[in-house]
Amino acid sequence: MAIVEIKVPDIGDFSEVAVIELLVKPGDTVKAEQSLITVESDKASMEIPSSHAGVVKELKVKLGDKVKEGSVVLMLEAAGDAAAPVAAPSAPSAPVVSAPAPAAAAPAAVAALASEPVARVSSPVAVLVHAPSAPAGKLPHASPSVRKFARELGVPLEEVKGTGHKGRITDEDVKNFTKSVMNGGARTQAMGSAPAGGGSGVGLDLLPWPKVDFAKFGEVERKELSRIKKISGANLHRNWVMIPHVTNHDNADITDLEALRVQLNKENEKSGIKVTMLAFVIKACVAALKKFPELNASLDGDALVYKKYFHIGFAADTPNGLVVPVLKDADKKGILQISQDLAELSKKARDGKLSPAEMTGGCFSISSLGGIGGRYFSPIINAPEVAILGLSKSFMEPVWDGKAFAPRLTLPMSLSYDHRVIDGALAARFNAYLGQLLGDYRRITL
Ligand code: CAO
Repeated sequence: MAIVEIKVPDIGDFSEVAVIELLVKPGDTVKAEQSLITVESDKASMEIPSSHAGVVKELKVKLGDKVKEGSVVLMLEAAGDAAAPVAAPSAPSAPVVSAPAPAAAAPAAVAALASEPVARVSSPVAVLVHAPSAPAGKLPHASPSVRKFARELGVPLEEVKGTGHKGRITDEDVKNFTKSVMNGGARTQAMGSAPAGGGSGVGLDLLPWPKVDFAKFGEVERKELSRIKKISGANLHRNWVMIPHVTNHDNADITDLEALRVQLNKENEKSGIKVTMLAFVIKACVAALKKFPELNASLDGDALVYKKYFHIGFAADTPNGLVVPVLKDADKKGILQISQDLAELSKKARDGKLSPAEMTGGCFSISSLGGIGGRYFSPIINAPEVAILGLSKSFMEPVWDGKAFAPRLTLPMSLSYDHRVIDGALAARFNAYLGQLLGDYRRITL
C-alpha cells in the first residue's frame, strides 16, 4: 500500500478555481474516477475525479480554498498496484464540467415540459455541451453532485430553497424537499400538474419504468455504464425531450469531390495527412452556415444569439462512448489543416485525452457514420446548438442526366433541426445548398 497525492488535473481554461464542496472525508474508500471535490469558476463548476482507487488518508484542501492544475487535493492510500492510476487516463484530463443549463435551453414555449422531472436534466457537461457564456441568471445554485442527486429523484431544483452558503442548494435541501412532497407537500400544486390521467396537458403521466428480473429468463451479466455514457446519456435525454426535432434527409452528388479527395490523398501521401469526406463537408457547412445564419445560432429566451464564429463539433465514437470534440475556427482553415485537426482531435477523443476546452464552444455539429455504414438516421441536436448534420455511407446510384442514367456517388445527409428556430423550408434550403456545394466544390468560393 502506498500513499499517493491526488492532484487537480488539467482543467482547461480555468486558472484558479474555488473549492465549493468536499465530496469525501478521511477514512472514505473511493473508486478510481470517483468525484472528490467540486470546484467552481465564474463560468462553470467541475467535479475533480480521483486518478486512483483507495482510502482517503488526509484532505489537503478545505472549502473556499483556491486550487489550480497540480494542486494536491488529498492523500490516498492506493489500493492494489499503488503507483499506477487505476482509472482510464480520461478522468484527470477531462473532469466533468457542469454548469447550470443556459436559459437558451428552456425557453418559455417549453416551460411546461421543462417542469416535468424527466426534463429536468439541468447539468450539461463538457462531454457534449458548451460551458455557458451567459450568466446563470435565476438558475438554481447547486453543485454537479447535488444536481445529479436531484435528477435521480426527479426533484425540480428551481423549486428547492437552498440553505447553503449564498443560498446554495445542498444534498440535505433536496432530501427535505423530497420528504415534504412525500408528505403531501406543495409540489404538485406548485407545478400545476394534474393527477395521473387528468389530461391537463402538463404532465407526461408516464407509466413507471418496467422492472424485470432478467435472470429469471436466462443468464445475465450486469455492467455499469461508462462515465462518458452516463454523462452523454443525460444530455441526450434532455435534448431529445426538450427540443422539438425534425430531420430532413437529402442527397449530395459527391462523384467529382470524391475524385478530388482521392487525388489529394495521392499527392499528399508523404505528408501523412489523410483527407476524408468529413473535412470537405465541414468546410461546406461553414459556407452554408454563413448563408443561413439561423443554423449557427442558439436560443436565448425569446431571442436568437447569432454566432459570428464557426466552431464545428463532430461526434467521435470512442471505446468509452460518444464524445463531441470541437474543431475551432473552421472558416479560417483549409482542407488539409481541417483534416489534420480532425485526426488529432479524434485520436485524443479515443485516448480519453480531450480537455474541456476542446469539447466546448461548438456552433453546429456533424455526426458522420459514413465510415461505418447505414443510410440516413436522425441525429440528436447538441443543445444549445439548433441543428446537427448526420452523414451516412456514400453509395453509387444511377442518376438520370436528361439523356441516360449515369452512375453517381451519392452522400446521404440527414439534418436534424430545432423547429422552434428553423422552419422546414429553411432546413430544406440549407440541405439543398449544401448539396450544391458538395456537388460542385468550386461554388464554395462564390
Ligand atoms: N462514405 C463512405 N466512406 C466514408 C465516408 C462516407 N460518408 N466517410 C468516411 N468514409 C471512409 C473514409 O474515407 C475512410 O476510408 P479509408 O479507411 O478507406 O481511408 C473510412 O471511411 C474511415 O473514416 P474515419 O471514420 O476514419 O474518418 P472520418 O473523418 O470519416 O470520421 C470520426 C472521423 C471521428 C467522425 C469517425 O471515426 C467516427 O468516430 N464516427 C462515428 C461518429 C458517431 O458515432 N456518430 C453517431 C453519434 S449518435 O448521433
